[in-house]
Amino acid sequence: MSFKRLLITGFDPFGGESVNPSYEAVKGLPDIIGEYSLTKACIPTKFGAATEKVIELAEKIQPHAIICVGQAGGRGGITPEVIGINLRDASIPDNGGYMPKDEKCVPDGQNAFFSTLPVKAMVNAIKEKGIPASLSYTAGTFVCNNLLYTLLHRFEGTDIKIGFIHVPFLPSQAKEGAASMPLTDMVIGLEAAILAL
Ligand code: PCA
Repeated sequence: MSFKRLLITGFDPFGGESVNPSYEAVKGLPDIIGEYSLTKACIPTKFGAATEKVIELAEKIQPHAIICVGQAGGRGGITPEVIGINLRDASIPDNGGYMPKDEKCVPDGQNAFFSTLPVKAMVNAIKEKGIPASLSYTAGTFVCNNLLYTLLHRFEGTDIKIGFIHVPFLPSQAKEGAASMPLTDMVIGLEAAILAL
């Protein structure tokens, strides 16, 4: 049986955290999910380098789908992103010390691209597992949105399904009373989302 190829990435820790749940969850996924064989990678929380690394891997692997996963501290559920916008506007420096303000991700690019993942089916599949999930209409204006927009721009017109999923803080990261999600639920949720691809 030949599998389709899925490139799935998580980020390294940023913003003073010592862990990033996105890569922990990606690491915990099985190597085969449904009709997809997974290639997992940890990418740097740096504007330029994150995108370069994913594009380099995609050129090598020739994936049928690319899902990038990132941490969205404060959110309570798993949130597939609907849209990437052509804006970089950071409120903290990335892991390379770069903090762009009011810049475009791609100088002559259009304003926005929609994710080409089946985002609604993914949300439903995650919720069916009893795990909180909802669509998100903003991936922010930091490294995650930049990556989502730039990948959609770079691979526009191809058949590659591309998108981004944010996950909450782990319980160990969340301050008293703040939203978080156990790692096992993130893994089950991402697996359900991939089965909906
Ligand atoms: N989350 C950040 C960048 C890396 C990550 O995991 C973001 O939402 O932009």
